[in-house]
Amino acid sequence: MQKNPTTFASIFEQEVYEGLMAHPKRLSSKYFYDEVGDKLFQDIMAMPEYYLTDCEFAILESHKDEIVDLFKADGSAFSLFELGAGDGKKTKILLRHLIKNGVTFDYRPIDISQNALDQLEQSLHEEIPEVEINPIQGTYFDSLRDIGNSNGRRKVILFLGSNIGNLLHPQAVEFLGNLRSSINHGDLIFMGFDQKKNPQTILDAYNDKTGITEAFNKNILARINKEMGGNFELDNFLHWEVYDPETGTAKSYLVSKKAQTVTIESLGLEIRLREWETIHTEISQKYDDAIVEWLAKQVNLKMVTQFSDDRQWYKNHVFKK
Ligand code: AVI
Repeated sequence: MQKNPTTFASIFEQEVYEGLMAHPKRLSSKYFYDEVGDKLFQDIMAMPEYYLTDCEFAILESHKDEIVDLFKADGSAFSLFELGAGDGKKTKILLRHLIKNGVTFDYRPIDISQNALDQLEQSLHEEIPEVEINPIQGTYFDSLRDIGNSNGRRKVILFLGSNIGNLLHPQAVEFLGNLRSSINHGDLIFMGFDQKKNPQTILDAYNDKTGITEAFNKNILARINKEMGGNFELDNFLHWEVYDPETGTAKSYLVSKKAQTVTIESLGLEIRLREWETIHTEISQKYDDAIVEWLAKQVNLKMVTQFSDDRQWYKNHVFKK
């Protein structure tokens, strides 16, 4: 029997239902992240193939003086929001440097995962106790409301890790447009963009031989099993990555190795998958200056400056209203 769509217990349930009923099938990568997924993503960031983290780390480390000067602006107190803060490892470079320079700010990390926020709060208390932290649990979209409704302080918004790349261009434009509406003149947006590069380097980053990315991709099936009474056999799916060097879009799939039927109890759903049928799970967009300029123009954001690593594999752009 099929589910009455008005009775979903959560947006997660609704999106799983809609995605698995669609042709072709899809599931959203925002649901990779639970306690297991957070840990897997931390393992990904530590992999030698996943160059993004090291590049951004190097940018923040080598340009921290200029970045802190930018954030400090006229010296007035500000709130430092971070969308999708995760473990905050890279952000701690900036937090330490802000504290060292006597800058007045509070840190407002936003993450979908309460577990990630709890760990971040604890590690900050231990490592940089001077930082005033006000965590906010929610999606990027919820967070815009929090940013818009915040006190009268100046705002600096961090969106690191090329997290914007997990949105398709139309979604990214919508998101950036909303982000623009939730800030004031004088506020800054500091955003990471992974760059187009040798396609093999990109494929390797999303298809490590140790299988960490595979486990990360499959964690969405594991979550459906755990949280919705699903019976996906994870070994019956192949992790598959493709990269289009023309558009700069990397896409992740789960490919059904055989014809199979899966049931998801709490959705009252029985899904048939054909042999080699795909479930699209994630996009990781890669950028060049032209794409970033196009995005900024679409939403009328002004480009302030940019920072890059030695190989130009990754860039942090700064925008203002
Ligand atoms: C969080 N996000 C920017 C990562 C990315 O690169 O798209 C997630 C990820 N997926 C596979 N590896 C890492």
